[in-house]
Parts: sequence; structure tokens; C-alpha cells
Amino acid sequence: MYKRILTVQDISCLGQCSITVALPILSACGHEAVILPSAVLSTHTGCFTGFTFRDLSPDFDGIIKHWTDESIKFDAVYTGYLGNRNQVSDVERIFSTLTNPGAKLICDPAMADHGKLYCGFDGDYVKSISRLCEKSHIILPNITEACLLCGIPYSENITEEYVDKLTECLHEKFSATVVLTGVGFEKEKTGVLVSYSDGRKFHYSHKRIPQAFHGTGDIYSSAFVGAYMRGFDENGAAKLAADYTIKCIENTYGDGNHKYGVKFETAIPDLINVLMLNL
Ligand code: PXL
Repeated sequence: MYKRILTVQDISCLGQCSITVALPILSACGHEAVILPSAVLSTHTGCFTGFTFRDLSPDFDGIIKHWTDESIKFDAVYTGYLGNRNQVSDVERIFSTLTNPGAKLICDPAMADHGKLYCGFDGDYVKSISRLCEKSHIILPNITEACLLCGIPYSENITEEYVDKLTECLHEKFSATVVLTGVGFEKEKTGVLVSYSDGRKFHYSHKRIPQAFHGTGDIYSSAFVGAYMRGFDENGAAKLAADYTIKCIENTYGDGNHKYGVKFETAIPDLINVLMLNL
């Protein structure tokens, strides 16, 4: 039950996203969380200007060599925002050499939202992340990322036909189970669709809070990975992560002083309660 999970994503020193949310959430789920920081930024790139950025790739070889010398093995490798496209090869190397039998590769292709790539990423980055998705067991794109991975134009009009087209394309390209976020077919609703390569689907619809916050995708993916690695199946982990993310947004919505992320810390007791009740 106690798993060692490596997460590869950036340290946004301030911003409540990437490693600063993945670490506490994975720990709250009862796992050993190991980090490989892809880059260090003063803040995330979402609603700040003037942020610093240091790519940590030059440290990767030494870190990987040390872990290899120490015979360290991971039960899962969970990736998010990478410092550059070449880090995909490092993740592939880590997954093929430093994992236990049955380990999972889980990729959040954290590179875009609301129809646009995050600042600093380009088409070549999308191609590399697509290669990582080919190797992954589970991928967690939002609608924008699914469109980029498929080469399908982004639309805000989310219909069942549009989502079917996206998931069909993702399954043609990747063998992974797809956990697609931001899927709602009714006004005031959003949700998550778990789509399996054998055609099974599970849609969890929930209320939509009418404000977009940064970092909620990272919170969602971290809670999904935490629950999944605790033995929840994909549908159960997708629902638990959605409920937790909504609670984090609810605990923040209306606080005009807190705009760059969500107060995910305040809902950690709820996350632990749900985990305890279901295990
Ligand atoms: O939440 C995704 C994310 C992670 N890391 C950095 C980001 C973003 C989104 O903007 O800028 C640095």
C-alpha cells in the first residue's frame, strides 16, 4: 500500500501549482513522494510577468546516476510541466531503468489551457509530450491539451460529438487510459471523462464554479495519482480527485485577495477523510 512515487515537474516557488501541490497531496494520500524538479521559477507563468526560469536539466544525469547507484526503484512516475522537450528522454530512461515490476507511467501533459499553449512551449514540445503519452498507462489532458495532441482545433462548444472525436483520436494514437478534464455538457456543469481503450467510458458530471483558477489541473492530477496508487480504480480516483478539486475551488472562490491559485491546503482533511472512508 505504501508506494514510492516520483513526480517530475517544475518548482514554481510561489503559485500553488506543480510540485508545491503534488508533494503535499501525494503525502496526504499516504505515499512517499520523490521529486525531480524540471525547472525552478519564481512563480508560475499563468498570471505573472517578470518570472525567473532556470532549467534544471543539467542536474538530471547526476541525480539519475546517484539513484541508480543506490538501486532506488519507483512504483509510479507521474509527470507534469517539464523544463524542456529533451526531458522526455530522461523520463523514459528513468521509467525503463528505475521502476518496480508493474509500475505505472502517468502523464499530465500540462502545457496548455483555454485554447492556448503556456508561454514558452511550442509545437516541438507538443510532439515530445505526445511521445511520452505513447509510453504512458494513463494520460490526464484537459480539452486544450487533447486538441493539441490530436491536431484538432480547439472549441469552447463542448458537445458529445466533439468529445467523442477527441477520445477516438487519443485512443488511435495512444494505448493509455484517458482521463479528460473539463468535460461538461450542461450549462453550469463541468466534469471528467474516463475513457478506456476497450471502449468503456465513465463520465462524472459536477457543478462548475464560474471562475478559472491556476493550478487546479495539477491539484486534480495529484489527487488522481494519490488515490489511484492507494488502490482506487480509475473511475473512483477520477471522482475523488474531482470532488477534492471542487472543494479547493469553493474554499477560495469569493476571496478577492487570493487569485493566483487555490487554497488546496484547507481541503486536505476532506481528502484524507474520503480516502479513509473508502479503504
Ligand atoms: O499549472 C500548470 C503550470 C505548472 N507550472 C508552471 C506553469 C503552469 C501553468 O501556467 O506556468 C510553471
